[in-house]
Amino acid sequence: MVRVFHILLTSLTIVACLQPVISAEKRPNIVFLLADDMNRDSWGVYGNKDCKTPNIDRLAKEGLTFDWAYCSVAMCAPFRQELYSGRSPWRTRTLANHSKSTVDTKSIPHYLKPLGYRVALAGKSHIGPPQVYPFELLGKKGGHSNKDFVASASQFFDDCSKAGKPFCLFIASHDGHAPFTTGDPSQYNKDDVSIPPYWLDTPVLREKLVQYYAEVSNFDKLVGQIRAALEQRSLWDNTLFVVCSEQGVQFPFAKWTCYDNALHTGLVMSWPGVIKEGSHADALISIADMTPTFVDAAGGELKAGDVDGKSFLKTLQGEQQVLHEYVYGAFTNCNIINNRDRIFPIRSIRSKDFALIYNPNHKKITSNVTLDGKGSAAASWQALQGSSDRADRLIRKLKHRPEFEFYHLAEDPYELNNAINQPKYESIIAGMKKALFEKLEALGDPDPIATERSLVKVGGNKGGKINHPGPIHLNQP
Ligand SMILES: [Ca+2]
Repeated sequence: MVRVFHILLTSLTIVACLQPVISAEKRPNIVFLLADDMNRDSWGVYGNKDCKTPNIDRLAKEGLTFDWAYCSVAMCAPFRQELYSGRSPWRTRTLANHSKSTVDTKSIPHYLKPLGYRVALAGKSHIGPPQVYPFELLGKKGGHSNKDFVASASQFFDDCSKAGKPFCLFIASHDGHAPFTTGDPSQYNKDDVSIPPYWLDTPVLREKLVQYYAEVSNFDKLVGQIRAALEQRSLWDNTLFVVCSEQGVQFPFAKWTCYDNALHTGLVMSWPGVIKEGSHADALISIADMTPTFVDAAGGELKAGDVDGKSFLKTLQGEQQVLHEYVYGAFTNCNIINNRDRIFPIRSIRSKDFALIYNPNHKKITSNVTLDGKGSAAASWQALQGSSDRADRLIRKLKHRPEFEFYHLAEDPYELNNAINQPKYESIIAGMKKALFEKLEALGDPDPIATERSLVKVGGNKGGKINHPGPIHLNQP
């Protein structure tokens, strides 16, 4: 009997040791609201004067605004798989649109569930295969309205509260993604909105911009509604609440490129008692950093090689962190509307000061629905051909890109003046080219044209053949 009791006690001790150090009560909930194809500069907090985003702006006033967060690829499937796995799209083989991760990929449900979390996804998925992303899926299929999200999230919050379980919920809205159908466009007057300098002012662009702003404001409304649902249940104070714009809008020089409007992500977070009110994060952040940060915040520990990103928990706690000297970007035309098999890869390297963009197949043209689609804003630009040098330059840029583009972001934030041939930048350009090519070599992508050919061959969905398969770490020197 004594021996049985001893075994039982030993077993209990082992079980107790396996429990996470942070008690269930202390573990924060995580609620992540993800927009779709939304330029960060469509939000008031990032300087937009026309588009109404009062809930996001309020969150920024009370929380932390990220000034330098970047994704690796400005497309839905690669973005989301980088976010949920913490791994680079080169490693998960998700460089192409509509691609799915390799089966050995692990993701945030694998890391948070053993810590006692319920980990759920509501809305848009665009990830796979299911065993790689084993989220609880909330709501009915196709239920992507704000009303649907509030209903399914509220039920989930109630269930978790009742069971005393911490939770991590991603709410992935379609708002921002073309065609623009949600929200109320009548709140905006197309003649009054200002047109940023990287686009040409045409009636078609104005009409579409107003419809797009209606979707942005509809997403902002959801931010307020989900916040209210947490507050009503007294869950707000122990919740890390995140709002993210995803990648650039489906207009020229944003989605499906490596320009700043494509890869620069709008990111605002609140965590009462931890995040300082009205603060700004100065660190260069990659979307792959998100999963390790959430696991860190939940008291978990990742093994070496689990993720390519780094935790920025200390940034949330108000410390200065330097995580990356550079962030890297990629684009492949494979699987893109109006261009499923034209080879036009793009690669980029960015610091906070400079951007270098590499177009290896520069003698060919690039094209997709944002650059020449019937009825698109870009198609309407053709009427301005010959009207000014600026118009001619932007129209040419739709399809023709030089081998290298270099922009000094403080002087030229809209990336309008390619400074690749300016002697004063010679050494900076040489350093960034070296860093980019070393990184591409390490990522198994030394020849982006060959990579893209392999993606086209398999339709992109299977991730194609990368030249040097194997674990790849974004943080390798
Ligand atoms: Ca998207």
